[in-house]
Amino acid sequence: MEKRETMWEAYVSRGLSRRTFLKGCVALTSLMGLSTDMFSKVVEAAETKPLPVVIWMHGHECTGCDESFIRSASPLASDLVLTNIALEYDHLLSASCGEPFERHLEETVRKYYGQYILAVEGAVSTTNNGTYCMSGGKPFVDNFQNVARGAAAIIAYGSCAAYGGVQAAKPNPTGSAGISHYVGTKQVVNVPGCPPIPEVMTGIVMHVALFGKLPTLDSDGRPRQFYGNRIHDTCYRRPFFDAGMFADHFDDAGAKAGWCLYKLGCRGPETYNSCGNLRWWQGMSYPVQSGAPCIGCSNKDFWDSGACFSERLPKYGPLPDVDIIGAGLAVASAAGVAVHGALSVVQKQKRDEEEARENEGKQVAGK
Ligand code: FSX
Ligand code: SF4
Ligand code: F3S
Repeated sequence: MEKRETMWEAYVSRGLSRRTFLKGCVALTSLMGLSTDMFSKVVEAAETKPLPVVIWMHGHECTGCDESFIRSASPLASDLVLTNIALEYDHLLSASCGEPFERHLEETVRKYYGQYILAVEGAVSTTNNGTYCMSGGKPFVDNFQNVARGAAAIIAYGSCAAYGGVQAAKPNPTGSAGISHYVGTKQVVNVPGCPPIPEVMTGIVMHVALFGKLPTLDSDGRPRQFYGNRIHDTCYRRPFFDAGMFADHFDDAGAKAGWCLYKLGCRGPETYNSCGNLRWWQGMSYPVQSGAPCIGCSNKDFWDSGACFSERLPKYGPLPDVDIIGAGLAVASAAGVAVHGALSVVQKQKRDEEEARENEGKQVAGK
């Protein structure tokens, strides 16, 4: 088998300096959520491990995930693609297309069977033999399963690949579902979000690439370093929630003053993601910061959550506490927060119990 270059060799062959390489390793270390004492391990891996072969497939989706990925700032998506991974197949980012490109996919699968990382955006569709979602002239479900069989690690990018996405909304005419239903017993790393945060996407693929193992996952297959907190836990509007100060309409004085968006449907209290920490577009903003309630785009079945996105979730209602808070009753406000806090604690405990049973840092198959 031909020798593939390492990340360090890729830097050298592109005329980049050792200093640039080390700066890249610093960025990767922090991006992967690792402590600084892991820096030398990252450098060592980058110097010695061959660039990981990545196959990137698109199923039933809107391509927003790839659009998000190419906006990764640290590392830059271009650096990742050109110097950190060997991206062999991606309909959006590859210059080639058509039959030769599809043949290249088959050759890549054959050549690197059992070694490549498979990144997938979009759901698998199975109604009418999968013909609602065709790729390279074949049903995506068939293509995907062929490639998944030889993958060392499988990453589901976006809520569509993880859970089925918008096209799986009731009545789900195309029979769309998350990819994990079609890979047998293989562990899938779920990176939900519609789309996921760019730096989370690059961070996950680099973790698998450099360490040859999956990051620590929660019971839902999500990397804990990025999905360990609720939007609500890191929200800068949280003091308004705690003080019972809520916007009632999108254009009222409370909304203009930046009060909590809970009564306008915010799903932050039940949504796990890093939007409040990392934010989007180089830390510029995220939905709650731009005045839109979190619609829980990282949650399973968020599209069928039973209420319009601008309405409070029924499961948190009727919430007389919140309405009473709106009427200015401080005692009820405290009770309301306590009720909500208790709900959150119970949810958190359940998660912790589940996570205690999870597979910590499961080794990638074949390594
Ligand atoms: Fe889904 Fe991604 Fe939402 Fe779109 O590829 S997670 S519809 S942003 O694009 O799959
Ligand atoms: Fe922020 Fe939403 Fe929580 Fe309010 S409910 S504090 S807007 S996450
Ligand atoms: Fe999605 Fe909510 Fe973040 S809508 S982008 S999980 S703030």
